[in-house]
Amino acid sequence: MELKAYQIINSRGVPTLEVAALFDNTLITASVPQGASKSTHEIKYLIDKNTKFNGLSVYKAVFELNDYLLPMLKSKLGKIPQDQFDNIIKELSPWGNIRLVLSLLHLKLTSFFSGTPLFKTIEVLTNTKAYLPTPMFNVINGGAHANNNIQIQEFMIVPTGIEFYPKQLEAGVEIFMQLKKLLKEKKLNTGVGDEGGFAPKLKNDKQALDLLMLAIKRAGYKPQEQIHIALDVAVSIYYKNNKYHLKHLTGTNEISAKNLIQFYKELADKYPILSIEDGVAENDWANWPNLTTTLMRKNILSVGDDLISTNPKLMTKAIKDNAISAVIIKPNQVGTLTETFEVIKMAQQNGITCIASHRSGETNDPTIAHIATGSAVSFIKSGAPNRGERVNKYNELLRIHHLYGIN
Ligand code: 2PG
Ligand code: MG
Repeated sequence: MELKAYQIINSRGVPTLEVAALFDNTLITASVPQGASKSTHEIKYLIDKNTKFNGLSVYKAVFELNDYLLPMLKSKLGKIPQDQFDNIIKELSPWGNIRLVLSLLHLKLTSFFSGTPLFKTIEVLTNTKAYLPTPMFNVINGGAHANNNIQIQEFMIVPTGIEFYPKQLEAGVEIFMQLKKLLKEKKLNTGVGDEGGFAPKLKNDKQALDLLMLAIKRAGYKPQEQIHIALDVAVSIYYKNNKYHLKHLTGTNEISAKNLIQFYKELADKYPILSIEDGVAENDWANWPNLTTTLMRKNILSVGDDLISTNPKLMTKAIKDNAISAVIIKPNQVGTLTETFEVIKMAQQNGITCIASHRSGETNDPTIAHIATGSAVSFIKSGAPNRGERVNKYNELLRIHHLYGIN
């Protein structure tokens, strides 16, 4: 086995890390994604910050891996339990991109050496029963993911009332196609944002919801009964001086958390909303329990992404405070797969719904589809059914379904 680290570029054209294990007839690679709307609680990446690639190259990390970490870890990679391996890399490096690329490679090699598919290896590790997650298709992009005036970052359609994964994917694709037709009809831009969803300029955020409702109906699906809408409001960037600056969404220049929560309540009376992600800011912890209780009364999931950052310590605090009813799972927010699985387990034991997630800057590594399946999480979000790095995850779920009979 030959090991090598090198720099590749992600879906935004930004440098990132990949490592490869090369055998006579097989190549196994692992690479790391990167977010745009990052929380302050996320583990930091080692980035060069010099003149190359606008300061974003990762050559120092490549050097550390090739000259020091990979030779030192070679005999352990894929050969010892995941938690032992992850503890070792936590001792060796403080950096998130280095930890995750090693943790992922270890998992993939464990699966390769044991001759078991990746999701099965995870199923054993997490002691669960694998099943396919329900996809959340992000079909309209705003906020930090698009250069338009929409403030909500992600408008997702979720085929909650459709049973079979291939049929769920079909619904996502058909609604996405209808949405494109509708935008063309209205002379709105059909260019896409970072996650492959459309990114038109609109009158206000509510217009996006109306377009979505129409696209769902025109595609022949029943809102509420078959399709729900999930929103990632990602409001941390709009929170200043204890107020939320969400004019395009709410119609008022600034709004208090209390009134914003009331606003969501009213929105839920008009649209079939399944979940609201990051409905208040990551550093507005005091308002999370109120947000969550209010949404739960309306049967809506209150999803913590930036707030929890897949961190076991923050998850413990959220459980204690009843701060969330669902949680986003992003391995690169915390660094290792062991910590990621720990957060999933804590959620599952406390009745909190898990949503596995890609990042807006992605590679073609499909591991998140295996993590979602193998650790039995309820949902996965991987952007629109559009753009290679997004559909690669949705297609990987199809492969798991067709080749291994997982439903
Ligand atoms: C989010 C993610 C992924 P980013 O906020 O949930 O959709 O975006 O990767 O930019 O943080
Ligand atoms: Mg989010």
